[in-house]
Amino acid sequence: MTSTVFITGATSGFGEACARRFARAGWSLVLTGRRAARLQALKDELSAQTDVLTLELDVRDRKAMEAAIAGLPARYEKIRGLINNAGLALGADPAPKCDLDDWDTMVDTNVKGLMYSTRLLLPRLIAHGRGASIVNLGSVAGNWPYPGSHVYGATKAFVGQFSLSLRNDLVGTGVRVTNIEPGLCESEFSLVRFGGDQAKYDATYAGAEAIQPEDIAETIFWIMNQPAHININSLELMPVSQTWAGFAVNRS
Ligand code: NDP
Ligand code: 8X3
Repeated sequence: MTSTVFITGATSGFGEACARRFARAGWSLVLTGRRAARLQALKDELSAQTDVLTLELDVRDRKAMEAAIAGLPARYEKIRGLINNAGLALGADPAPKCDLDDWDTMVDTNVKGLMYSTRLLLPRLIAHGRGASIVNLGSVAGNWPYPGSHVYGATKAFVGQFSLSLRNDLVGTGVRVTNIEPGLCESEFSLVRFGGDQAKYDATYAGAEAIQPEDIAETIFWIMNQPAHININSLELMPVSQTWAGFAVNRS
C-alpha cells in the first residue's frame, strides 16, 4: 500500500522541502497552502514521481478545512503522515508596540489551524494505525523566551503541550506524535515576519550557517520512518552557531 503524507503549508520552506523528500521516497502527497500557483508548480514538478493532490486552503478557515478533508477522494481513507507545518511569526517588536491583528493571525494559524487539521485527519491516521505519525512544527521559541517572541513563542508552547497530550489520547492506536522544535532556519519565514524587508532577512541569516529547509525535511522523514514501536516525543535542533543569550538585567 502506498503511504500518504498530508502537509499543511507546502508552498515554501519546510513544507515544500518535505514534499520533495517524501515524493523521492514514493509517498503520495496531499499538499495544502493558500498560494495556488505555487501548489500547481509543485504538482507539475512532483507528479512525475508520485501521486500529488493539491488543496488551496487557509488553515484558519475551519469550514473550508472541514469540507476539503471530508471531500478527499476514497484513496485517502488512510493517511500515514500528517505534517502540521503551516505557520508564521509576524513582527519581532516588543509587546507594547504590537498590532493585535498580528497576534490574532498567529493564534488563528499556529494554534487553531493546527487544531483543525489534527482533529479532522485523526480518523484517517487512526485508520492507518501502527506506523502512522503526526509531526507538529513547534519551535525553540516554545521552549526559550527571547525579546519579541511573546505570542509567537506562546503559540509554539501550545504546539508542544498539545503534542504531548495528544499522545495520551492516541495510546493503543499506533499513531505517533512528535513536536519538532527547530531554531534558526533560513526560509521565507523571516520575510513574512519582517513584512518583506529583505535587509532584515539578510541580517537574520548573515554568517550564521542557518539550518536549511532540506535539513528539516530530512529530519521529519527520519522521524516518520522510525520503527513503528518508537515515538520521538520532541526533537529540538539549532544550527551550531546559535546558543542562548543568558539573563538580561535592567539596571537603573
Ligand atoms: P515559510 O514562510 O517558508 O512557510 C510557511 C508555510 O506556511 C507556507 O507554505 C505558507 O503557505 C503556509 N501558511 C502560512 N499561513 C497559512 C495559512 N493561514 N493557511 C495555510 N497555509 C499557511 O516558513 P517555514 O517553512 O520556515 O516555517 C514552517 C513552520 O515551521 C512554521 O510553523 C514556523 O513557525 C515553523 N518554524 C520555522 C522556523 C524558521 O526559523 N524558519 C524555526 C522553527 C519553526 P501560503 O502562504 O501559501 O498559505
Ligand atoms: C522560528 C525560530 O528563533 O525565530 O520558530 O523563533 S525563532
